[in-house]
Amino acid sequence: MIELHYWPTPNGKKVTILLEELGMPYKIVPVNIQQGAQFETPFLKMNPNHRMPVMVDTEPKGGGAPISVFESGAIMMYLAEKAGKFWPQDPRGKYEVTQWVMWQMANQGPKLGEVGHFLRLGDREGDQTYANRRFGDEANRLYGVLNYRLADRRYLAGDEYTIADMICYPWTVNWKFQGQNIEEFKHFKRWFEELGARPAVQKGMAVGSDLSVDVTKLPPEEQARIRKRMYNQRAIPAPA
Ligand SMILES: N[C@@H](CCC(=O)N[C@@H](CS)C(=O)NCC(=O)O)C(=O)O
Repeated sequence: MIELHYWPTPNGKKVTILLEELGMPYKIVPVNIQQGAQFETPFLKMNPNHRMPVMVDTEPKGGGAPISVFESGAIMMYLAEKAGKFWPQDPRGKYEVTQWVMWQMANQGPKLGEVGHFLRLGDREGDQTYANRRFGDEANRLYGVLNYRLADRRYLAGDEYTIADMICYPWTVNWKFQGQNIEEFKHFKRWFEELGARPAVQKGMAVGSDLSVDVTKLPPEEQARIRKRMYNQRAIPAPA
């Protein structure tokens, strides 16, 4: 069985999309990141980077002890490899996909994460005009990268739908909030609409929607507590 330590955010939903596409049975273990579950010792043992998602495969190929993997890109590679789907293994096909998985993890996810951070922050920490312009431009550049790539192929890695597409999609559903105009990116828009119409993508995106809380509806003191937990993180002391 696949156990997915999860909270309904774009990095979690990449994995639920893949699991739904594969039809692979899985169990969700909620990690309430707003309440600090990512800092609890059992979770840190799986991921010292205190971020979800984490996947545990209790029945790995070849048997033996469960395998635990953190970082959504690594999780997707693990699952696709296990199922033998959505990640071709010939060198050409494999690296067409792998480079986009790496691109997502190193560029699209972190930069769009910062876009959301500064937009949600507002002016609570002073004027953020420069940060908003810097990350807004980066977001625009990254949508441009997807658009350029998709100008002459159906999917990011070519003719085949792969984990490269699944890993990029959840970060794009908030293009409007991220200050982008989808009409500027017609090839991206075609891909975005095609993926959004896939039943497995819709199911994966909806996983855990009953778990999430609209922070802006909480009392101000609770909002401030959550912000402190999420925004002011420093090194965690290592065990002696
Ligand atoms: N590169 C990591 C990023 C994971 C990540 O940033 N997860 C966020 C939610 S989207 C999280 O767990 N945040 C908890 C926190 O900020 O304390 C991955 O792709 O798995």
